[in-house]
Amino acid sequence: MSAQKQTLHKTSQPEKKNMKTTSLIKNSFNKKHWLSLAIAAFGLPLTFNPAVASAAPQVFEAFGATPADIQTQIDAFRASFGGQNNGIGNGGKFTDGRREINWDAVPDAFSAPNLMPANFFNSNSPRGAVFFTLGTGFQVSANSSNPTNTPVRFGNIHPVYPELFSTFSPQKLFTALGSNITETLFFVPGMTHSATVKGFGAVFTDVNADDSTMIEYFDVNGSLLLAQNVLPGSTHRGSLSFLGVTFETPNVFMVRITSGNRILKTPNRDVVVMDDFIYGEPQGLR
Ligand SMILES: [Ca+2]
Repeated sequence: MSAQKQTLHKTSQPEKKNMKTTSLIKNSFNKKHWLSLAIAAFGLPLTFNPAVASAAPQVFEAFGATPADIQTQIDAFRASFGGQNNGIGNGGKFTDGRREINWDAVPDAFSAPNLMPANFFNSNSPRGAVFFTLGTGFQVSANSSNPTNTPVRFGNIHPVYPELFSTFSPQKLFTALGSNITETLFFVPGMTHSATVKGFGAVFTDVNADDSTMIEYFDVNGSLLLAQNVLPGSTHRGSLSFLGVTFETPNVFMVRITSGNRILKTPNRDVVVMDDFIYGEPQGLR
């Protein structure tokens, strides 16, 4: 347990910390434009009840050189949902608990060098998450043993990447291709019924800068609930970082992840990929 930073606090602090970031986002993005990327692709009706004012969210964050360094905060984040890991399928059956995606059982046919379908985790393995990107698609990294002898940890994209990236859950990692943006929309697992979640967290590897990687949380009206930077790792290569935020009520309609400040192509600073996604049980919108 080295340079671990464990924090669990109310949002008065993170809000202050991210005031600059939030302001930059508002100034530099046409929020409606990119929000419509995910919304338009699914033809989602935006006629839901207006979200109620949110109470202070809880922020769980940690970084370190090994999985043990972020384990405590990840377990605390899991516990914040109550219940259990609701696994695969059974959409609409749970009011508490969480879903998890560790990418590790994604078959070779949908792993590097192949693409992973954006709806894999609501179709092939229904857990209520569908991904969107401004890039060319999504990829899960290869296992050490695979039919095409593809290198692990995105060594198929650049030979140095297996040294830059490490895993929280061996062996597979996840990235968008041609973009550092991944949006996630939630559904009642296995169904086309839109849903919201109480919180969302992700593991990142090789975050080097304190402002290269962030998660933004949006409600059903497209309003930004919180933008939070991911803490950089403690080592130059192979570090792990975790950020998870739990809200008082399940009003997170979409999360937008910025993973690093470069697309995954060359070893430039600051390339970042993702491991485990953990989020509250998707609750169908009424
Ligand atoms: Ca994994």
